[in-house]
Amino acid sequence: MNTTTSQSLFSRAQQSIPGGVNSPVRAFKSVGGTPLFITRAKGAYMYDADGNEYIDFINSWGPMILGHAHDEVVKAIQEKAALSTSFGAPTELEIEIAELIKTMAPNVDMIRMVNSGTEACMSAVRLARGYTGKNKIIKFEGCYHGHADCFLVKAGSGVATFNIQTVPGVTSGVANDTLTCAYNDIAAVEKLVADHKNEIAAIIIEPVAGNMGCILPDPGFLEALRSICTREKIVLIFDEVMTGFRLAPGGAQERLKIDADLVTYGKIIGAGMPVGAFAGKKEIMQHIAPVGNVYQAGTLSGNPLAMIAGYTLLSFLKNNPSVYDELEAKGKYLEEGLREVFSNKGIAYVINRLGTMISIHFSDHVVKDFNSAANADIATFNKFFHHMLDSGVYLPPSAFETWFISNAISYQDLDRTIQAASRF
Ligand code: HOZ
Repeated sequence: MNTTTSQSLFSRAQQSIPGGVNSPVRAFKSVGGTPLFITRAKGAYMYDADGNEYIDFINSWGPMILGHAHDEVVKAIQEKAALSTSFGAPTELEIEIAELIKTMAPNVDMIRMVNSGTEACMSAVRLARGYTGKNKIIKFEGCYHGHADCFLVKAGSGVATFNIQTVPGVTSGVANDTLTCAYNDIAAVEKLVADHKNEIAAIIIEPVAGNMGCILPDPGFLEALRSICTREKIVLIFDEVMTGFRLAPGGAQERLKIDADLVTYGKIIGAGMPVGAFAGKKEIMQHIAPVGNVYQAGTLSGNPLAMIAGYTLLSFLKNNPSVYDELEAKGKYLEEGLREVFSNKGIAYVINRLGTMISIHFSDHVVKDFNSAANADIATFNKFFHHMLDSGVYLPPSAFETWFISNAISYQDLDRTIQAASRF
């Protein structure tokens, strides 16, 4: 595959952009090789600067659930852009998308739009602290909630990919207020809660983790977290940046039947435009300014282009619930195909999947937390990544990320993906 244009763009990018990229995982640093520079994408396919075509399993890290450049979304953005790209003043569309989300997501009385998943999680934690009057939070090793200081402790995604133990610039004061324990270890959560009685404002979790590969909650784990939070008056925050509107119209809350107190969303709320949101019960949300004193603001929050893109996508999902059955069937088909391939090869592997979040760890042990993910054979994953890329299949360039399936991916695309894996 000829990637000479991407190679020369990468050399040029490194002169002006740290590492040549605006987000670290994209640099291919852990898998090796040169990141591909993308020019366009449509449906299931992404095209690089050399004109190569790839079946896309990143899908902008989740939001492209219907595939790229969905006709209705593109048209809606084009029409809205002609009316100006930003006002910094309220619009009726912001009410409409808030009302729409309330009909889809459980436990959402009120929602505040922000500009990214990072902002959403950062604001939700501030709100939980303001609401409870407590300072500490619990997060899980390998979970990633964006790059706000308080989350860069034993974080997943790029922090795990590049094996960064301590992030310079995060003060010890901030880091000390973030307590961590292993995903799926409810005894460790009980111990932290007991050791820090009445100090914990919130427990934040990816209800299905996607930043250490895909990791599923053990049966009963989220239920146990829910009851600890209720018992100890701790705010349970579900980070649904990846799972929201993907695992079900109501995200992981609906799919796994667990109620969160606050929930955060990301780019899917803007169909891939720069958006995030935090939401929850009125009792908590009304502590946000200007009703309460927990301050949070942003000129671009509720941006009209992002709102119309998200409104169009979410309306489509709400009006076409069969999409979720189709997505589920495709996820299952891919999983079964890959299982057959790797079982026949005798390569030790673990596939974790829920719906359209799926990943492979090359491992002979169960992968259920960060340690078991990190102990998998990362070198084999890196080789597999390049083998698939050379075969025209674009997987996330890290073993510590989940793959996302879009409904634009056809069974023929899935067969091509499975056949490519069989040649590994
Ligand atoms: N942290 C993102 C994946 N979990 C990667 C974002 C990006 O590079 O676009």
